[in-house]
Amino acid sequence: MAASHKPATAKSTTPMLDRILSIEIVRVTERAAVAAARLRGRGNEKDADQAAVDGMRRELNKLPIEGTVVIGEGERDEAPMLFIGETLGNKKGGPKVDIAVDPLEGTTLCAKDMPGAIATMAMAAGGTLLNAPDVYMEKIAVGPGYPADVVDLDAPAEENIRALAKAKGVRLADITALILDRPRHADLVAAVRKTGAAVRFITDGDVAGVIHTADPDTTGIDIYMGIGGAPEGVLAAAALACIGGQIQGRLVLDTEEKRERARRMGIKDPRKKYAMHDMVQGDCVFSATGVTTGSMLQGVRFKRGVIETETVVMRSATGTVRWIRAEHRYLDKFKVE
Ligand code: VTB
Repeated sequence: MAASHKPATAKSTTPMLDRILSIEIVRVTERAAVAAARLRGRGNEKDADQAAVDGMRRELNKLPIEGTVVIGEGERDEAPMLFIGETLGNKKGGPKVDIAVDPLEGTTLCAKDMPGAIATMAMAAGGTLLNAPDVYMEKIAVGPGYPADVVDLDAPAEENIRALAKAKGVRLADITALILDRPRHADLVAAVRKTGAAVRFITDGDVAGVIHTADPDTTGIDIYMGIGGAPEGVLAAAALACIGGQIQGRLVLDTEEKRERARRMGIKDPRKKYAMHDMVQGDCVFSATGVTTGSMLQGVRFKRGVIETETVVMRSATGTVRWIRAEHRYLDKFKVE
């Protein structure tokens, strides 16, 4: 798997902090996942999300950092917790860390107890993660092993599929694109199918969707295309920065109100095409814990006296990917309050 192996720069956390955070981050997503999983299948997206937010925030506040949420639950006026700009961690004057969270990615999947809900987040040195409003993002992503810019967000879908098939050395019919099942993607889906390639739909969960492109031999997914959430785009970029691959994104700022929100976050060019390293400018750590069982992660299992979780945690400095199956026995910590 590709890794950047870059030395620490002014914009890096120290290598030791980075190593510590790459384990601590697991506790954060585990805690959020267990809290949300207690509300699986209850038909209540809001409560499940709130539980994940509370759990994530509590664990984040134990970390020896001065963290700032750059991708969060929303902007300050609409999200009481984990809002963009909220500071977290227990060390004032400690290392400055950017935090991107999606405490419950796939709230509907969780509320309906359907496959693929995860708790996910990324951390990086302060000022290195894209600070984006909660709007849509056009995205395109492929896994590692292709020439740079093999696909391009601005090229027609047909061209991208052809370029990818050629680079992979397979027939067009052997390519599968993953796309969110939304009416807005009707033209995109038709264009992909016209080439002879296949489309696999997901109802939600495009962070995991993008990650699927990194291992096409297992997932069967070669490319992710379409419009999803911008926060999910930045989180997916963090994951690909660790495991290799390419992603491009552009914020959908189609109203003056959205452009103004973006401006307030420092976005000068509303049409900017972001490459992976524009969204994640240095080293990062990424973690995701399964809430409901999906094709990437096992969901939380509540057993007698034990709660089991499965987490994937990645670190871009080394490209290490760890799969952590945990058995939690100190159940008081996870009790419902
Ligand atoms: C995606 C997906 C999320 O939102 O980003 C999607 O990854 C985009 O928004 O899990 P729409 O649902 O409005 O199309 C989610 O489905 C969840 O909010």
